[in-house]
Amino acid sequence: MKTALITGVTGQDGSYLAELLLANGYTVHGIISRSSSFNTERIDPFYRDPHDPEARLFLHYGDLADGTSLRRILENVRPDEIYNLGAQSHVMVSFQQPEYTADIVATGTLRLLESVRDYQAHTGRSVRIYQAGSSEMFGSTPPPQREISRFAPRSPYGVAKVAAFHYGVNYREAYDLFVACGILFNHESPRRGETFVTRKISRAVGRIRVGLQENLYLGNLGAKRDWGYAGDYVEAMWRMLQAEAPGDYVVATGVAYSVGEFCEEAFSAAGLNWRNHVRVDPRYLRPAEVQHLCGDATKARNELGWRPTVAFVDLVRMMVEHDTELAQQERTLQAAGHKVKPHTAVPA
Ligand code: NAP
Ligand code: F7E
Repeated sequence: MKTALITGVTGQDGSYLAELLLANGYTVHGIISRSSSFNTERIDPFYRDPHDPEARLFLHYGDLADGTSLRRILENVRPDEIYNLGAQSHVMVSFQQPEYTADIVATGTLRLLESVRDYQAHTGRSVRIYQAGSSEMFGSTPPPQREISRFAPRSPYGVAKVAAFHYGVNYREAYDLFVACGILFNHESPRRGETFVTRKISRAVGRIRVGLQENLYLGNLGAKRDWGYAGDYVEAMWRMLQAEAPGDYVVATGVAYSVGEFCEEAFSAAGLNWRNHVRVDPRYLRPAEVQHLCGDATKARNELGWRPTVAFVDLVRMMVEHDTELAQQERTLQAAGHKVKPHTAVPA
């Protein structure tokens, strides 16, 4: 049975990937950051107490900013596969915290690669690494974007992901490390963070539908994204590490929609007209925008046998249904006298 280590296990992708690997018989170790509030909500449903003899998911405090913690965890866990998903992953936040974003996304990847390089050298064991690259690396390069398309990032996040990508390729070439770089286009789910645009929209639709909210404030409605389902995309990550040789792969659906079109689909799924509720607020406009991303995943289809299974309309419906239920629960709590958390406090 294989052992995997996941950085970013508490994130959207980390939670789906952990589930997939557990279902495939792996023992899974996840690195979690210390937080003053609980941040394990996404993995709580399938986490088992470590005293349970059936437990196969184990958590370790560590941080991509802290190379010593990475090295210690590596020595203790002795993984066959590492999935480097940890990141400050919000593009707008990366304009506000560019140094931190670079430290975690770019230098954090370097710290991990250096740890693995030394670990392999002194143990003689080989480790396969998945590096979470992003379509944001293509930035202003026009679609369709594929593996050979030019990187032209438009944000500190995109720049840091390009650096991390090149570190991965460099360690593959220089030290023969098995590093596979996924170049994943946007992927969403009911577990998506609530400040990314799709989830911001589906949460608002649910709340407007049950009368908890009136309007939704967004930025650029014209930006186009190639949105897929996160559950499909973690399968592509796993397939990359089962391949004979490491490579770089675009993972995408090949179809793009605008933010406005996402709104139209989401509101109409709830029987609402989006134009009655969506307002533009310039605070959500980015200093530099990526206008149009649409990926060509031919290589992943041909070499990994990967293809997406959830279409745009079904993804939107899945998110709206989930968030309508959540809003109904919030309304019940409010009716019982509990304070429902306002959604205006987050500036992204
Ligand atoms: P996410 O939901 O934002 O999760 C990010 C994870 O990284 C969280 O577990 C977070 O911990 C952790 N993290 C943050 N700072 C860290 C640090 N200093 N050290 C270690 N871990 C840290 O992101 P996601 O959507 O799952 O994406 C997973 C990866 O794929 C990221 O690298 C992202 O940049 C990349 N990516 C995502 C997409 C997409 O559309 N989702 C597309 C392309 C690439 P907390 O939970 O404690 O915050
Ligand atoms: O924005 C526009 C915004 O923040 C999508 C991350 O997972 O995918 C994600 O990055 C678009 C942009 O995702 C709002 O300007 C309009 O054009 O949901 P997003 P992103 O920036 O594409 C890539 C592949 C990653 O790698 C990243 O980690 O929607 N938009 N109004 C808005 N976006 C947000 N967040 N909030 C708005 O109010």
